[in-house]
Amino acid sequence: MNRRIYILNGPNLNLLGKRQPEIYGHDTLADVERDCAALGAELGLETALFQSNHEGDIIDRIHEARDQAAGIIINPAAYTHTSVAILDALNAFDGPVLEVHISNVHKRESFRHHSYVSLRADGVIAGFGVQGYTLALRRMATLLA
Ligand code: CA2
Repeated sequence: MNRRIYILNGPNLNLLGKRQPEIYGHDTLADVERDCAALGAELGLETALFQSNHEGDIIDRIHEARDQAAGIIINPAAYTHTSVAILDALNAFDGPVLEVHISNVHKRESFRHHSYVSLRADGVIAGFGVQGYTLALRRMATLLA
């Protein structure tokens, strides 16, 4: 069975660790990639992390995941709150989908309280910092066991 997990990241997350550390912390996306790869090796999961500032690129990766990945961990960033297209793409993926937010979106502006992606997600983590990604990976291992 395919044990590859796609970890998809939306717009501006390439700036992680480089701006607004008071909200998003000091770790970079490269740190997240390294931590997830190391934990994945322990859990018997292969991780592949992608980031794009373009909605269509993220949708293309979700389509690719249909035959390349067993599960998706996604932080859609601002597209969380706007993108029916990403929701539709996720609805065409059969495996587990876990939604991650670094910040606690419920403690922030009201426009961040609604997520289209949550209509598909099998679980949501928010406000655990970048640790949310590895927590989601552990949950993914349980869901795929
Ligand atoms: O908390 C999260 O993970 C978010 O998905 C992050 C998004 C935001 O629009 C969501 O409401 C919640 C923003 C990502 C921008 O990331 C940056 C990181 C560092 C510096 C600037 C932006």
